[in-house]
Amino acid sequence: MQEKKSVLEQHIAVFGESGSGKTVLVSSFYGAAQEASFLKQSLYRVVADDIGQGSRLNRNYLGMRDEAKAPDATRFAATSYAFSIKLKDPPSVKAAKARPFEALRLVWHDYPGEWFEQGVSGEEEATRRVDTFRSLLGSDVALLLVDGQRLVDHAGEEERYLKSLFSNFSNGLLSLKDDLLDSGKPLAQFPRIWIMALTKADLLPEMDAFRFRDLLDLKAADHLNELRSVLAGFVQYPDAMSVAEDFLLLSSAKFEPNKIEVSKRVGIDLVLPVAAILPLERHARWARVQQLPAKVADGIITNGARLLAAALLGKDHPGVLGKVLALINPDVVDEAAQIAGDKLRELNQQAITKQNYVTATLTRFQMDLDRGEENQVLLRSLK
Ligand SMILES: Nc1nc2c(ncn2[C@@H]2O[C@H](COP(=O)(O)OP(=O)(O)OP(=O)(O)O)[C@@H](O)[C@H]2O)c(=O)[nH]1
Ligand SMILES: [Mg+2]
Repeated sequence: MQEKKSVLEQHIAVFGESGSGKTVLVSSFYGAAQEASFLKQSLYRVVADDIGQGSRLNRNYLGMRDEAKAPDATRFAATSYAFSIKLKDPPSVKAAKARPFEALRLVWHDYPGEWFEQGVSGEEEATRRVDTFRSLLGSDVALLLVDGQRLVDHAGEEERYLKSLFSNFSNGLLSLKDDLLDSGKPLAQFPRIWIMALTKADLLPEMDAFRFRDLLDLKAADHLNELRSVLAGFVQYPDAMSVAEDFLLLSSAKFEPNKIEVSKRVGIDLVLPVAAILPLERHARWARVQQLPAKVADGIITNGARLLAAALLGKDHPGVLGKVLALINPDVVDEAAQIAGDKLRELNQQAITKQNYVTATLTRFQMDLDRGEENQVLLRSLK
């Protein structure tokens, strides 16, 4: 009997106010991955689980690329998009059999920020809001969008925008707390990595990830601290959390008066690597630096992070997910998270030669993140 291959699922939660660029972002992410040039050189394909949704996203993308038309607003719509990252079949059957998993499933949850801004109208919407929030609790990573256009509009007095943005988030989260926590008991599963992401970065050509961090520190430090303590109130072991310690610049395209240049993207190619690699890197560090008791450390490492760590190292564990996981201890996660530089490139090369596309893809993701940092599009937590 053939054993069932596993599909590894990672979730990412995207929080952004109306108009901050959520729909354009997901359309640009998906559409670009359907271009012939991407398919040719990539070891994986991005496939929408819902075909109709996939064509809508691609249509949004083509509308921008060919007709300079941005997608319609989807105000108040909380949408989840499920994509499968399907690895190409290696030519050799042996290599195909040895794969630890066949696909990485990325579930992308949009949470409309205006639910935080203006409270909700009526009981039904309140329920929908709680349900939506609950659905994204399985995410390891959350992106909190800061709208570049709003920064431009508030040039010189950015604090006015930033403070209202962060306090809306804090207040919105607090208003959900009673509904989300069962008699006040903090959650084990909750996004622990909250990345500050600047959208429409093309409008701020001087900006880099360091300047973005400095801007937030300078103009909204107190409000960010407030947000940190609110988020800490939701989770068990709140020390194992990074809120506003990672910064990412995003631009889904370069928007000009009669032209939208979708090929001029910034940071979009880091979304997958961030979703796949950051959790395992961060979990390993929390366990190591904070000297969490072994059982706790073990408990906060998600299954996804474990499996990814083993796969990144090229440790082949084909078979049933439960059995595989039992073999992967926190040391493996730690080892995977610390691989860098020449060693990483070597591992990547070896994996390509051996047609181990899982390891090749994950080591490539790790290299993408390193390159993102070199280009100052990404700044990872220094802690
Ligand atoms: N310059 C620039 N403009 C962008 C970018 N992304 C989005 N925009 C602009 O922002 C507008 C709103 O983007 P959407 O993606 O529709 O925003 P949203 O967050 O989905 O908004 P709602 O659907 O109302 O929740 C677009 O119509 C574009 O004009 C970007 O990367 N660069
Ligand atoms: Mg939208």
